[in-house]
Amino acid sequence: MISAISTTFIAFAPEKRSSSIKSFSQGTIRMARSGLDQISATGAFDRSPSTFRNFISKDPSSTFPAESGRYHLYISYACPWASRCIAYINVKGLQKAINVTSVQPKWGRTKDTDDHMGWVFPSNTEQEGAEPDPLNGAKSIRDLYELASTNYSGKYSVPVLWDKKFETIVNNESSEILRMLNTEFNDIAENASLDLYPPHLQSQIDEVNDWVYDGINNGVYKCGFATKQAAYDEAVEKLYEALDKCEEILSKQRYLCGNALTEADIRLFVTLIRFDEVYTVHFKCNKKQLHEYPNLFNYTKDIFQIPGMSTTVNMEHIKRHYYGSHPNINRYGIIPVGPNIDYTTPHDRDRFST
Ligand SMILES: N[C@@H](CCC(=O)N[C@@H](CS)C(=O)NCC(=O)O)C(=O)O
Repeated sequence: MISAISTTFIAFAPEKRSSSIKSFSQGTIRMARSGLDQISATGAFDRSPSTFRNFISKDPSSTFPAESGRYHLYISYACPWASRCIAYINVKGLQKAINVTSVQPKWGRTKDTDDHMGWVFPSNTEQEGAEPDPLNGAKSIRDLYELASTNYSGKYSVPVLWDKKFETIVNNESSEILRMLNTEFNDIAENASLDLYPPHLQSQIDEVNDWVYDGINNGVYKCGFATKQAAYDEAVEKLYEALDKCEEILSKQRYLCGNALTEADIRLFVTLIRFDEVYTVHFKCNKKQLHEYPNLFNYTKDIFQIPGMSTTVNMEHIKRHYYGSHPNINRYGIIPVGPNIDYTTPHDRDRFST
């Protein structure tokens, strides 16, 4: 069965594909076995592209048709890219159709035979938020990639959208998983009418996503993983330019693309919610903290308070992962005490009409 499914591999930056996500050309894969390997000669963090790029479709005759109970989402609550997928499952009302399993927050040895460090499942349910793999009995996310492909040699990243029928990975690129969850499951979604990528806003959302991804979502990683001062300086300048631009936009309207929530907001939110607790310290994004931006801070609270969003944020997992899994930038794995910001307190975003 599995051999009948061809896996689509790609060789270009996934985030540049937002407007034509259904057609991908074949190519070679850049090798990076972990996020920590993705450093260029200039000391800059250079994220390698995701590799499994198939699509679930509402068309029942497609290879991967949208069906309740057929797909499983493997995530880490720590990971912003995976968290945006859980956010979609919750706001679209797909919790009954697609089950979710989270790994342990802190990276561990994925095999006894080498020293690769990555996402591992716990052996029991004692750790809140993480559970053993209920489908494949995998010990690690790496095991899932090896089940899906015999010659895989890229990163073992989350999210992983798994097909139980063909026992393979459908897609491991969150920006594409969001698009599928938005439209393809609408026959079974409890909140099918919510369209986070409506046709009239698509080009605007794509445009915002581009600079938000580059400057902020990926930008914080470029700050944190830079190994040369110039690479850090460039990334941090771009990050704060993009944050200032968001602050300006959000001083005039409730959300990034107007007064209705869109994909662009969910994508920005997952980075903002990690900003003061992690990125300020761990990734050296300390020119200004999020709570110093009145509009961005209130906007983050606003989105956190949307039904279904707060349960996508597990700050314990977030802090334990970042501070504990990157010994190259936090050698002793010490987790800083604060600032423990409460995002449930009132915000002022109701001042804009929706
Ligand atoms: N472009 C991917 C990126 C996913 C990604 O980088 N996930 C990180 C966690 S935040 C990961 O799993 N890294 C594994 C590793 O670096 O070994 C997506 O958006 O789905």
